Amino acid sequence: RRTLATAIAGATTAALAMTALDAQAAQTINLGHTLSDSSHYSVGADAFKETLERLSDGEFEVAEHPSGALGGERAMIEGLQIGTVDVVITSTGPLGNFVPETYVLDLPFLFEGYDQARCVLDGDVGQALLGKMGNHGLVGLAWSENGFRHMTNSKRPVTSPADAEGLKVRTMENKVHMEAFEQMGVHPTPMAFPEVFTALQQGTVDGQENPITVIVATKFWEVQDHLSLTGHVYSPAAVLGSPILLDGLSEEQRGWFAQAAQASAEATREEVSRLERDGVELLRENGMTVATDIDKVPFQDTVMPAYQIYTDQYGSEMLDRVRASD
Ligand code: EAX
Repeated sequence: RRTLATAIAGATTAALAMTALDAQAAQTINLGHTLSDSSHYSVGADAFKETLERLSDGEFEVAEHPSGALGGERAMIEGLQIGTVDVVITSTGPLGNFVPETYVLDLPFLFEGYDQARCVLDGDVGQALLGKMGNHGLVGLAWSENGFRHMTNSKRPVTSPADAEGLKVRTMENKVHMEAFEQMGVHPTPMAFPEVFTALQQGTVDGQENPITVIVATKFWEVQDHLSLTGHVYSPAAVLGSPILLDGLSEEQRGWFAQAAQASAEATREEVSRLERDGVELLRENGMTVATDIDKVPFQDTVMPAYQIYTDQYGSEMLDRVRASD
């Protein structure tokens, strides 16, 4: 026969057990990226969070760490490999150091426009590249987007390769990009993104190159006067997961992550498109001079040797596949 005291004790234990279950129920997923919380990556992070939390019915909870709070892109990718970070939205900048197959995407003037780039990434080539990530301690969840990259600097308007010659320009930690800039006579200075604003401010480098999206999100107008719409390379972004986390999940749970990454990529691409329409005007309003009418042919010609250097080292299979797929 249960006494009142044991009934109360039992109820309390049950309540405590429930609380413990609730506490266990939400597993925090740490998602990192280098850009501000007003950026296109942040729009993607919000979509990832909303989708994963909804599909998992609160089993997972996403904590966004913007602005390089978890380190630069190279450091975050290492974090995925060792399991200290769960999900990262990153450019392909440092990715080739881990997954050399992705270098093909970093070749200058490879894609002519957004439709073509998105189509290749959404097709067989993009899927194959996501699959390759599994061989290098990463899970490729989806191709998202950063945008076509343009040059900015604090010295002079750049409308031809000759204008760019001699400038010290921060590049990503990517040897295909560095090679292309060397061909242009620019001095490439590789650097992690979280250090770039200060380097520009202190004059350690004269310029940098990034899409409109990043120039807007980082308020580079505060430290750069000249923007040239060179569109010299398309910059994809990858939504990557940690195998340490994902390998331990059920197939259903992994499916939620894939869907969340897809939703994230879609939301980000929409925001990129919006900023492609409205961003340049915003940069002008904030004092940047913008060279819009750029003849790309001389730029293309100067960086062409980068293709030979790439195929000498990595062969032409991936490049042929990209070219055949549009
Ligand atoms: O991914 O490092 C860069 O310039 C990237 O474009 C930026 O971190 C966003």
